[in-house]
Parts: sequence; structure tokens; C-alpha cells
Amino acid sequence: MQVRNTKGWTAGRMLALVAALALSSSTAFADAKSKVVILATGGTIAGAGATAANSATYQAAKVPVDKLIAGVPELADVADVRGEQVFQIASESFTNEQLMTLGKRISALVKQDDVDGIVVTHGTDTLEETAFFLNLVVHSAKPIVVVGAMRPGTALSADGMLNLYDAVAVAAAKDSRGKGVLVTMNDEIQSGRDVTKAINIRTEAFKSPWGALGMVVEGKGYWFRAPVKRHTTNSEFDIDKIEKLAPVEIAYGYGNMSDMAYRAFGKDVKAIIHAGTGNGSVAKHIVPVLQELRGKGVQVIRSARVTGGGFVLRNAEQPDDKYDWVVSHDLNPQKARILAAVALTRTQDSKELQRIFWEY
Ligand code: DAS
Repeated sequence: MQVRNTKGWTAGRMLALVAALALSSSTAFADAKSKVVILATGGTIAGAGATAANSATYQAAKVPVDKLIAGVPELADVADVRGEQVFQIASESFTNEQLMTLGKRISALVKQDDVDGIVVTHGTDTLEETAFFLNLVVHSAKPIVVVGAMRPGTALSADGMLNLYDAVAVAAAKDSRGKGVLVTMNDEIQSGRDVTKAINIRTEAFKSPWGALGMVVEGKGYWFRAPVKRHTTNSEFDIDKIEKLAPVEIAYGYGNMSDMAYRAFGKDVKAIIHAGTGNGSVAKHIVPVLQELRGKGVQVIRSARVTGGGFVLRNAEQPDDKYDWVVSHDLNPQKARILAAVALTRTQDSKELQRIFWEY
């Protein structure tokens, strides 16, 4: 026997209505797209050449963020996007102050409930440095994806539009959360810590010595690895508590080198990154100036001009313990500079510095 209430509704029909309402609200939530903010800083992805044949001759940092977004209407299929023009520069000109400005803007945005992910469009020359910096200092599990292009949008087979689409898709995806700062270039998802620009004029320029984390295909991320080094929410460094990065310079090692660069830098830096030959080797006639600088409190960090899948071994050919030097582990010189510039805002102790280079 069917029991009807005063309005003639059976229990079965009421249950069906509740289920339908629940489903519609859940599909409504499922359909609510992630909110992604695109922070534009310039670079080739915003570049323009004179003709479509100019894939390598062009001017970087010309196209504003609203035009970048308008140029890829498909972005609206994967996320609810809005843009901000933070800078409009070629990234070889990035300064520590600009890194701090970008980091603080991102830190403020990721605290907002109406922001689910961040994309930073950036020149490729120092993209790896910015990505590593953000990986160290922004305390959020929300995806932060840095993206560039090797060809300007005006060129035949320009790569920027697909790179941007991939970046927004990854920044919008829940499974990108908690993996540290990411870089999407040439269909790959790279760790912001590991990735480096390994080739200067090809679309497959970005490589990670330990391999990509995954791929993006038609707006979907496919993951095969996850980072193991400390980053973002697990970092002891916080952009909101940093006023100014420490001054750190890099000196390049080679045969017949002189110690002039070290002497010149030595006056104004907290650390020198030695981009040594081989396993971060130091020519014997360079040791005295390094010892002199170390004696004045300048940290000496041995990195290597050789990168791509190894790491500088402590106390191998160089007596690091005896000289109180630090090794950069697998970080290339430019990444070692970023980590040192951040770490030296918290410690001047070489043993603490070495721990930090092991852990990040
Ligand atoms: N000059 C390069 C830069 O802005 C252009 C590029 O490759 O993005 O990093």
C-alpha cells in the first residue's frame, strides 16, 4: 500500500526528488571550474617577431596578459582564469627585488579562497631560478605552474599557446596539489626544483636531470613521479618573513682561470658559488683567495659547471671539512645561488647551510 502525505507525495517520490537535488548540486560542484590566476612577467611567451618565419629573432615581453589569455580561448574549457601583469620584462633582467615582488604577490593570492591555482608566464632564460625560488618560499599546496615559450606567438609552430594551455590545465587539477612548484614546457610536467634550460633554441629546451614528473596530453596531467626534496608547505623559508635576499654571486671555473672574479665579488657578497670544473674542482691557485674570503665570513659553495645527472661530492677531491666549504649537491650554479640567497636570510652557519643544501 502506498502512503501519501497531504500533498499526495509518496515516500518513494520524495526520496527520488532528494536524490535528484543531491545529484544536481554535486554535478553543479563538479562543473564549478577551478579558479586560476595567470601572473604575466614577460619573456618569449609574450614575444613578437616581424614575420612568421622569425622563430628565433623577435622581441620578448611585448604582448600583455589579456592578449595572451584571449589568444587561447580554450583556457576557459579547463579553468576560470583571470590575469595580472606583474612585470613585462625579458627574464635575463630579473632582479632579486622582482623575485620578492612576484613571490609576495603569489603568497597573497594563494591565501584567497577564490584562487585554486597560479600560473606564472615567464621568460625561459631564468625561469628555472624563479620556479626554484617559489618552490622554497611560498607556503601553499595549491598548484603554482611556471611556463614559458621557446618561440614567440607570431612564429610558425609557436609553442607558447599549448604550453600556456597545459600550465592552466595543470594548475586547475586537484592532483597537481602538494607537488611543489611545477613547470610545463613541451608537453612535460617538470619539477621547479630540478628543471633547467638545457638547450638555448629548441622547444624541448627544458630538462630535469632526474626526469620529468609527468606529461600533459590534451589538457590532462599524467603523473609518474613526485618530488622528494622539501618544498612549499614543508619549507622552513617563508616569503612573508623575508625582507631581502642575501647577495650571492657565481664565479665560473675553467683552465688558466684567475682569482680576479673572486676578489671583485668578495667585497659585497655573503656567499660565492664556485661553478667548478668536473666535480666542482678548485684550481690550486684559487684556494688562497677562497680561504681569505672564508676568513672574512663569506660562504664558499662548490657547485659545478658540469650538470645533467650527477652531484658534487663533499670531501672528494676537495677537503671541504678542512676548508669549511659547502657543496651544492646536485644543484647547478644558478639554482645554488637561489638557495644560498634564501638560506642566508636565516643562517650564517656553514654546517646549517650544508644541511639545507642536502634537504632542498
Ligand atoms: N630573453 C628570454 C627571456 O625573457 C626570452 C625567452 O626565451 O623567454 O627569458
